[in-house]
Amino acid sequence: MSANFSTTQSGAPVIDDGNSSVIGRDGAIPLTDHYLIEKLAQFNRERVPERVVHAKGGGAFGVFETTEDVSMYTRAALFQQGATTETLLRFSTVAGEQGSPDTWRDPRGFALKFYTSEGNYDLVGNNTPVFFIRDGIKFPDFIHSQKRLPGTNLRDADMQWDFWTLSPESAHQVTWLMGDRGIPNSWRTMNGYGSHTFMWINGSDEKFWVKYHFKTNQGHETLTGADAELLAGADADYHLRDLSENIEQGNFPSWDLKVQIMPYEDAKTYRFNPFDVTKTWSQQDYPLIPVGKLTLNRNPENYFAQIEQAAFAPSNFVPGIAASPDRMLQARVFSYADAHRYRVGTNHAQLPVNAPKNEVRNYSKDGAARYSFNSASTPVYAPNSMGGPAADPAQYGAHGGWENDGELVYAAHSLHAEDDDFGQAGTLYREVFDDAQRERFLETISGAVGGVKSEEIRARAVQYWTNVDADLGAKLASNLGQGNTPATESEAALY
Ligand code: HDE
Repeated sequence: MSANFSTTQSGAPVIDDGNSSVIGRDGAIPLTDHYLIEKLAQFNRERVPERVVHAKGGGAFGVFETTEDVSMYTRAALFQQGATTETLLRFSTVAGEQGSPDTWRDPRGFALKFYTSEGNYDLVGNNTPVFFIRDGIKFPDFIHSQKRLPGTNLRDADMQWDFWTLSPESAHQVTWLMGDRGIPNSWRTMNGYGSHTFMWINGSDEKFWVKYHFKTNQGHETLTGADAELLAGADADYHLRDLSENIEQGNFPSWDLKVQIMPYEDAKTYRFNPFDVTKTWSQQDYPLIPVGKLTLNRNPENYFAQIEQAAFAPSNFVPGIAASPDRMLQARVFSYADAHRYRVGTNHAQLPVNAPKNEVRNYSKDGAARYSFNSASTPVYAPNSMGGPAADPAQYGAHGGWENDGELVYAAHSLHAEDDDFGQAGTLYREVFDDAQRERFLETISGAVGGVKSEEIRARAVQYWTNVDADLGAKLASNLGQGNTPATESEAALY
């Protein structure tokens, strides 16, 4: 008698794992063969909808240690000196479906869940400090243009470049994407960023604006387009395998968290709109301040349960941390929990990987796959005179917030003194890239734009890169075998 005998989902011993029950060896299968039915029905329901973006990824658990004193900026318990907080970090590509190659040129997701003593804090960033657009209303369109044509279901350079060249705010991120950092050698050898501007609030209710930078301690390593293409064929899971094997071997990757802090009042007059996620803050203006260290030291035991079902939400704030006027961040505050309710379920936050370490106390009840629940003596409504939980504003302290004034309008973020769509992209190309990187960059965009069939979109793409840097645009034009044909009048009006 083996103690390790198989059972049905309801725990009853299974009679036979390898044969259906039949009436006579060649007879019919009776409906009573419920284990056959259970196995096939369970198999049909193994998939949950993949993430509509960032579908391909991997992650690991770890710990964050706050090594510095930043209490003058935030009261958040996890960022008090000496605090250690369990974390989960998921990396991902953006446009590729599950099963797509890890080494495609793409930003990488850097989604971090801190299981803090005050509830979970999710910082759902990327490996890039900026983004393609600055208003969430364009996000579905942007993603549609980067994925697949409705007819053939093929990816399409014309679609990509049509969107990008008609959305000049994308230039900074596209410059970043087409450069070396568009293809990291591994998830361990790239930085992570919160990208948005957030708010920190200290124990005296003073407010600051903050940007997060996770600097890799493994050194920055990237792949050339050629190497990445080879790897895409040889091993679609190249980054996933690298992370898992390194942690397995005890080679724990780590990142140093540093932040840029902007005094609350500075935001009004800073030379760039500090809430525009297509822009960075100069580190001369706001230097990096060390906070602590993030280390990944434990692989998931079950990929589906702990990574596929992991639910990261920018709406998961904790005391001392809040949103900002960045409207992309505000749109994300709605979208992620909505995505989780759809993709994982109403009670996704009760799954062990998503559940907070501290006690949940509220009046939420029922809903599919309800797992934890209040005691029968806890009322199901508030206010109540039965001693049920009640909000205590003192627990949270100052909740953030900023002056909102003016009539309701449909308009872009306000433009500050040096705000334009191409300036920071040009600075990245001219001052951050070295000669070799500029050379590879020109080769990459020549190949990418060279794949565009439409002459009109190609011309707009030459104008787009000319707006980033005139010399770059001229080189691109000659590489595309064109003269320096300036955009036609109607197109020029687009910039
Ligand atoms: Fe996302 N994004 N996003 N995104 N995003 C999702 O959430 C969305 C944006 C990012 O490993 C989705 O669970 C909107 C910026 C990461 O599970 C979805 C907008 C940044 C991940 C969603 C943005 C990100 C996602 C897809 C424009 C970097 C993977 C399924 C306002 C700062 C997280 C899901 C993980 C995933 C919405 C733009 C990063 C659809 C509406 C900017 C790392 O909810």
